[in-house]
Amino acid sequence: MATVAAMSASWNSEDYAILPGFLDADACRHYRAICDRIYEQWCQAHPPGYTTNIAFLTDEAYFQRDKSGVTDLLNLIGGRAVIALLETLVGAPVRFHNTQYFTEQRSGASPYLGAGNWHRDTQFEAPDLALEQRRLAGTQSAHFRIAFEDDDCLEIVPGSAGRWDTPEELAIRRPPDTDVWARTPQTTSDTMPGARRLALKAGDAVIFHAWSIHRGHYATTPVRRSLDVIYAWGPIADWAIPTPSCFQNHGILQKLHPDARQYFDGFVAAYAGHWAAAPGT
Ligand SMILES: O=C(O)CCC(=O)C(=O)O
Repeated sequence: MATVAAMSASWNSEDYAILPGFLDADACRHYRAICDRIYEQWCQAHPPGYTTNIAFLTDEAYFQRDKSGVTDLLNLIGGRAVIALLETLVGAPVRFHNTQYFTEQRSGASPYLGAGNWHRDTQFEAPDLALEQRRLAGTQSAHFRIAFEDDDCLEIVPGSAGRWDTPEELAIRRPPDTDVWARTPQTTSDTMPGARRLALKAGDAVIFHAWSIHRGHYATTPVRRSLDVIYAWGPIADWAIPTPSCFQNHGILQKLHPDARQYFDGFVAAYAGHWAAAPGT
């Protein structure tokens, strides 16, 4: 296990830190089975090649028959082990934001095969560069990712989260007519100066800053199964209010471990006003 000092040094200088062996093989199997059950339900409703990952794993629709999966998942992502580690690294209380599950592509005909679009998560729905720069300066977010299988799909520009792009980076990341959601299948595979591809072994975790310049690589093999949880800290980003998903269901919250329960009670309190002001978010 990497020391906290080593992880902090990596996070502070490179905007990511790898935690080797974060989960053992049994835990990987357990959480993978939960995420796979969600993914199977999602696949029944969506054609192969529809996207590069699924989100909103905490949606109640996935747990109609068996709620133990969501309880275990929330105990992991809101439990003290993960939250204390993240808060030590980022130096502030972290708020839950959303979940994603990255899988291999289901079809060789998927339009997403190959290298994805370079992006920062600040660019989502921000066609205006000045707006994106304000987000970069005023808000903070990170992905905490656990690989249930070996995963070397993430590529990142270390140290790019706390600064704006160089002209060369900007020309690659935001060419004319950029899809700010970075969802359009990639048409180029430009090499980004200084980029590094991260290799996770099954059971490893990585935290990386969501504002860093990064992209994924997509293929039908090998099998990819990585849970990605997004957290935020500092001021609330009004352009990215998380959905309530299952968090207004007291039956689910009551079943959590006390530390996860307290954590998600805090999450609900942080966003209740936003949800009330915009019902249906
Ligand atoms: O690992 C990947 O496939 C890319 C992840 C990514 O771009 C993101 O979560 O914003």
